[in-house]
Amino acid sequence: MKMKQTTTGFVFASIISSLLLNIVKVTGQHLLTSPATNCEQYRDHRGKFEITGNDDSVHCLQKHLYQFALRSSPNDADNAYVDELLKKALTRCSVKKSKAGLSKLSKKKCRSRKCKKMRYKGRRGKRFARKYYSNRERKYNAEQAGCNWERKEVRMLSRPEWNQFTNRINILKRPIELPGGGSFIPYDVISNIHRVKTNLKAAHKGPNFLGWHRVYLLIMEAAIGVPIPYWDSRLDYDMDEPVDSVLWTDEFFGPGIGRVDSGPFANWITAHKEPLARNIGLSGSLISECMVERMLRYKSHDPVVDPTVRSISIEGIHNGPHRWVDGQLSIIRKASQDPVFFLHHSFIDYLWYLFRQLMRETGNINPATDYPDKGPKSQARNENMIPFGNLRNIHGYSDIIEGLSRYKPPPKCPSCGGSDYLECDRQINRCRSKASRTVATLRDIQIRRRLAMDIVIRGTRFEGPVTDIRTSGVALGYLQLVNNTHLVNTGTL
Ligand SMILES: [Cu+2]
Repeated sequence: MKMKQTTTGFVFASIISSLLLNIVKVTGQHLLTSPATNCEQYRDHRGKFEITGNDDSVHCLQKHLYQFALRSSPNDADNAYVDELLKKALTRCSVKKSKAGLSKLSKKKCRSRKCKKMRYKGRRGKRFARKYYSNRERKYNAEQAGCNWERKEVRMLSRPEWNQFTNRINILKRPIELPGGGSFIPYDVISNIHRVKTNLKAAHKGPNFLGWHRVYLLIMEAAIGVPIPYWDSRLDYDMDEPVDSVLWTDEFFGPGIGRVDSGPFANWITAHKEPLARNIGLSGSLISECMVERMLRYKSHDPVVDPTVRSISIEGIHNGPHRWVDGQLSIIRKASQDPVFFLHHSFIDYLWYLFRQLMRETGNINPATDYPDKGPKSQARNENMIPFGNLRNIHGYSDIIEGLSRYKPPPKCPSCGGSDYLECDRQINRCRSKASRTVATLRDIQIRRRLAMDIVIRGTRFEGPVTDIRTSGVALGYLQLVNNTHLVNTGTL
């Protein structure tokens, strides 16, 4: 009898608790299940923390890795944390193999729906590998079956994909309290890598620029658990007035002129304790189709890698949008404080990927070994890739690191990927960005520009040999404002 009572009591209690849980789900997911108290559920069967479909797991992984870093290197926890992210990045696609070459999972008897789904994915991955890759590459890529990440042009993402990306970036920007006291902001720790003088020297104006930034993107992806979309700025360059692009609205990057006070990165304060700000379209240049074509004509790294006598280097092209966006993005040691940095570099990495494909196909040169011997000493091929653990600079050029990322090609006419934010320019048969629908008055824009200039922000800017006649200097920028009605995000105006 007593037993029966206890059982009834238990059943009753579980009904009540499940009801309560449902109420929590309806009224606000984080009321009882705050990530700080519930991180244990994101350990996988090996006891490691993993990022799952739940955004809270992003917070939990950073907290766990930072605590681990603090224990192993109390005096240099920031770098040790980044090292842990790097390890995750480099192993993110590895799937354990059985002797037959199939994943262990697919050899088990599949009864559950989850198992069947995973098995299907594995097979599809193998078919994919067979179709698109050479024998030499196939072995490596077949192992990537568990990794279906694909970087897409930001305007080709579905809304849930874009929201997930920005949510996760914002989770990194929240301070995480540590049990022993103190706190850290994962985004700032990651962005600070692109602030330290020795790191910057090892990453710019030389052959290591490409590999270093490739690894840096992978580190950010390891932290957020989703691919970084790319910003193909050719789609904006082809607009009559690129500052009108839909990207500079709350649907994408937030305001392009002045303080970023709305949109997904609203009111961010950077690691330099400054408000995030931009002042688009006053100098520099977005990337044009012509620049890309000129660069892709070369069949080895040497002519397109700094220092180079030719005016077109990948790094030179890349400097243009940094200057065009202005604000933190135009200052070398502050650039990564604006999340647009990662989308811009994702595109630069795509261009490099294209370049390497052409090297293999038409130049018959192996891009993994074609490392130019020039530039600063810290960028020599066998030097350590500062500050990335045991990696050497030459590793940045390897096929293995390249194979960790895949790209969905940019949108093409006439459908432009079916994106609501793109249209086909039939005269040149290329897609371009749509303009924002909201209209700001000339005065609004001038106020915002003025505010942006007050905020901005000292530091060495990216060098800008490439300019666009539409944006050659501040004066012309204002002249344009006088002559045109601009369509820009009105934000809080
Ligand atoms: Cu950089």
